[in-house]
Amino acid sequence: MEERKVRFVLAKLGLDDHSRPLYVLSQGLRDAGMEVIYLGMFQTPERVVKAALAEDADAIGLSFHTMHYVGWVGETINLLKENKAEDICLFVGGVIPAEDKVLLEKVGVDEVFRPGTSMEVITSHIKEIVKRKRWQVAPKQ
Ligand code: B12
Repeated sequence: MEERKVRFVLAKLGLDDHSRPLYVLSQGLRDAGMEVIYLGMFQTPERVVKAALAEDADAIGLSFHTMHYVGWVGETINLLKENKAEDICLFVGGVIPAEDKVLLEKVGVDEVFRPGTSMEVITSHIKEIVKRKRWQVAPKQ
């Protein structure tokens, strides 16, 4: 049977102009069999959450290479809660210090991927978390 595809909304918020990581990720996620709904740069939390709901996405991925991620991620989490869409997984990556990875994962981000993480680790963790949290598939023993 063909494996169900993860539907993944990918975006950057605010004025962060680092487009290259988005291109690399978009290709890597597609190569791993996911459907990428590519919103690109200069997005807002409202637009991202609206797109995820409209597209019945399994996950949102936000990439940050500027300093303002804590507020942006907080707003995104609040909007997911307001829309009763907390089962949509939320992933964050980019230039995030180790202590903020811990903080963001504490407030509701499913996983933060820092520079140097291989695409294999990123895609396998995303698939595992989506299966468990969104599709509620129990892990194989
Ligand atoms: C290339 C680059 C640029 C290019 C961007 C070209 C482009 N079109 O993208 C240019 C020259 C334009 C640029 C500009 C600037 N840059 Co710059 N740039 C970089 C650089 C060297 C590489 C970034 C990159 O492409 N990495 C390749 C990608 C594939 O790797 P990655 O980002 O590490 O992502 C990995 C993981 O984090 C993860 N990941 C990332 N995002 C996501 C998202 C999800 C959902 C998931 C699952 C995973 C994930 O996956 C990747 C694979 O492991 C970094 C330094 C560095 N070595 O990281 C600085 C850096 C990001 N830039 C920096 C800065 C300060 C700037 C400028 C402000 C400089 C200036 N004063 O003008 C401007 C910003 C302009 C703006 N408005 O945004 C700082 C940011 C510091 C910070 N966070 O506070 C860095 C860290 C350099 C530094 N050491 O100071 N930059």
